[in-house]
Amino acid sequence: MASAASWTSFLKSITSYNGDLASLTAPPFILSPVSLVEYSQYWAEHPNLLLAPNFISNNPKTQSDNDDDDNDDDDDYEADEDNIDVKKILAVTKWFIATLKSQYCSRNESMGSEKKPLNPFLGELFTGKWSSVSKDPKDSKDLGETILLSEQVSHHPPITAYAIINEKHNTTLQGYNRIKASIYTYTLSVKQFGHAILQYKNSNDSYLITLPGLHIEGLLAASPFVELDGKSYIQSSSGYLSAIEYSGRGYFSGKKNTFKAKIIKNNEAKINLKKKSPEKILYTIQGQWSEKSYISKYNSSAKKLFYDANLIKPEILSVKPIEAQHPLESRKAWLDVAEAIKSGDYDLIHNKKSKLENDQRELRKIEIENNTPWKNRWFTEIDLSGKELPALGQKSDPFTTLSTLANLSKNDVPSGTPIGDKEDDPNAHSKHWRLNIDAYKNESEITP
Ligand code: CLR
Repeated sequence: MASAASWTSFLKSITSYNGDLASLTAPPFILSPVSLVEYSQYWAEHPNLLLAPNFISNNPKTQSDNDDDDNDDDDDYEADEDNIDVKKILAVTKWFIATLKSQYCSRNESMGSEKKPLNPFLGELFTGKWSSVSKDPKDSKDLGETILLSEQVSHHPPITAYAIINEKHNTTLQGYNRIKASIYTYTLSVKQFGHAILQYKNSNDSYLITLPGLHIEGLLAASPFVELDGKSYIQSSSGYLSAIEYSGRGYFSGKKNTFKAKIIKNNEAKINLKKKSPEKILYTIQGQWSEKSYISKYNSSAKKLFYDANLIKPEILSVKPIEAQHPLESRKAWLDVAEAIKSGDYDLIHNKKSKLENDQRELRKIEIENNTPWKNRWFTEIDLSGKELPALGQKSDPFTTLSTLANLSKNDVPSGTPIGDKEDDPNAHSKHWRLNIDAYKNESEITP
C-alpha cells in the first residue's frame, strides 16, 4: 500500500504543477527506465511502410501490385487509383498511421501503463538500426539498412532531434520535438511543438508531418494512458494534403483511438479557418489507429481495409550492447538509474539520478567558466524567419514551401497551427532543428 500512498501525494503535487514535468516526483512504479531520447525510434518500426513510396511507379502493374497474393485487400485501394501522387500520399498516410501505435501505446503494452520517461540530459544520444528484411511476409523487396540518430539538443527546454536514414533508397525522415504540458483537473494536456520532414530523394518528393496534441487520462486510477486529440497534417510537395483528426472514446464512435483522415488537393481547399471553402475530398480514411481503419473513395460508399495495426508486429530497432556504447549513449549513461527503477527502491533511484544530474550541472558550470559552450553533435538549429540565411548551405528549407502550401505557421508554435490561428504567435521565433549531414557522414566514434 506504500505505492498507493505515494500516488496520492503525486496527485496532490500535480495540482500545483508549475509547467516543469521534470520537477514532479512520481512514485517508482510509474517511472520508466527508458529515456525520452529513445522515443524517436517509434517513427520507423515499420520500415517497409516508410520506404513504400519508393516502390510506387506509374506503371499500372507496379511492384506492389505484383506482390499481392489473393488476400490483397490491405492495399487494394492502390489498384484503382492511377494518380501517382495520390498513391504516394496514401502510402505516406498509411505509414504515419502505423507509427501511432508504437508512439502512443507501446508503454502500455510493455509496462502495463503509460509511464514517466527519463528526462534526457544535454547531448544524450541514441542510435541503432533496422535490418533490410521486412517483417511483412508479402514484402520481398530489398529495403537496405535504415538507421536512427537521436540527440537531446536542448535540456532547458527539453528538445529531442532525430533523423532516420536509408541510404539504399535515398530516404530521410528528420524532425524534432518539444512538449508543453498543462494540467486540468487530473488530466495532463500536452501540446507538441516541432515537425518532421520526410524526403524521398530519388523521386524528389517531400512531406511535412505535423504532430498531434494529446492528453493523459487515467491518472486518478493510477493507470495513465495517452489519448490523441486535435489534428495533424501531412503535406506533400506534389500538392496534396492529408488532414487527420483525432478523438477518443465516444466522439466519432464509441471506440478509443479513433481518427478520420481526408486526402485533399491543395488548390481545391486550403486549411481555412474562417470560411470553409467546399473541400473536394479524394479519399476518407476512418477507424482506430490502434486497430483497423478503412478507406473510401470520394463519391463511393464502398469501404476497404486501409490498415490493421495488429497484423504485422513492429520491427524492433537493434541497438549495440551497453558495453560497446559511448558514455553519451542513453542506455549506458542511464544504466544505474534504470536498474534502480527496476528494483523499485526509491532512495536508490534518487541517489543514482542525483549523481547524473549533479555531474551535468558541474559540466555546464565548467563550460561557462571556460567559455566553451556545449556543441550539438548531429543537429543544427536553423532560422527560417528570413532575417538570416538558413544554415547547412541550403537555399531554402522544405518546411518553408510545405508549410506555405498547407497554410500552416512557420513559427515555433504548436505543431500544425494554421496561419492566423489564435495559437499562431507572431512573436514566436522561426528556428527549427535540422540534421547536419556532414556531421553524420564524418561520424566515426558513435555509430549504430
Ligand atoms: C514524445 C515524442 C514521441 C511521442 C510521445 C509519446 C508519449 C509522450 C511523449 C511524446 C512526451 C512525454 C509524455 C509521453 C506520454 C507521457 C509523458 C507526454 C510526445 C509525460 C511526460 C509523463 C507524465 C507522467 C505520468 C504518466 C505520470 O514521438
